[in-house]
Amino acid sequence: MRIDIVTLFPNMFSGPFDESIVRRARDNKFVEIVIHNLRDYGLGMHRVVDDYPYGGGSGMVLVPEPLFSAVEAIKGESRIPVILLTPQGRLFTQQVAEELAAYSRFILVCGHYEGVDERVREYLVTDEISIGDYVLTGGEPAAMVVCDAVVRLIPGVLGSPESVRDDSHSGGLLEYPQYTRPQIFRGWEVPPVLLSGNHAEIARWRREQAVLRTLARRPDLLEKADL
Ligand code: 6GU
Repeated sequence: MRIDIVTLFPNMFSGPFDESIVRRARDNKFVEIVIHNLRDYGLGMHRVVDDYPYGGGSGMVLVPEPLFSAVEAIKGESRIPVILLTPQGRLFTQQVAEELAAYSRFILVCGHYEGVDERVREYLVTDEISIGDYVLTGGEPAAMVVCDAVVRLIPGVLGSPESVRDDSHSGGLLEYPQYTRPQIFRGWEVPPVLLSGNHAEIARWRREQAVLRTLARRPDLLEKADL
């Protein structure tokens, strides 16, 4: 898989993509993540990327030309998804992550300031994604969230296929409680069923815990879950 990211702040991405599982996925060539500086496509000597909104109002708006130039240079003749990160987009969920994980290539465009010229939405991007109902200063943290959630779904990136299958949200439920050693910590014991060696009983208990936990914390998810 290849993910291209268009941003005004390329340095924000060093760190999150250079550690842990995403790092290993890049090192092992499961994914190539290429960061493009929108400023390189800015207009004129000053590499202008933003301007005042027509009609007045506060803040600046990203002008269309640099965004069109950047995305067109990246995609060439290929027809690949071009996704704008914006609080106005459709909500990012595990299902959307699975959808993106099926593509061999896509482009993430980080929105900024008060927004982007509407013609970018209409004629350049093919999709718009938001990571939640709150406002970030820019699309960069959202792009990192999307990349992380998608990269871990690429077959081979995680140790075992079970770790993806058992994730919170993968079956529409939150994950069951996990325990590891010691068997008794400060007097608090691991549920005996997990030590029983009875795999059918353990599976039943975990399923029940997942349902109870989802009911307590996220009853909205239960309505959509396939039980
Ligand atoms: Cl994708 N961008 C911004 N600026 N704020 C957000 C967001 C994206 N998703 C949630 N809030």
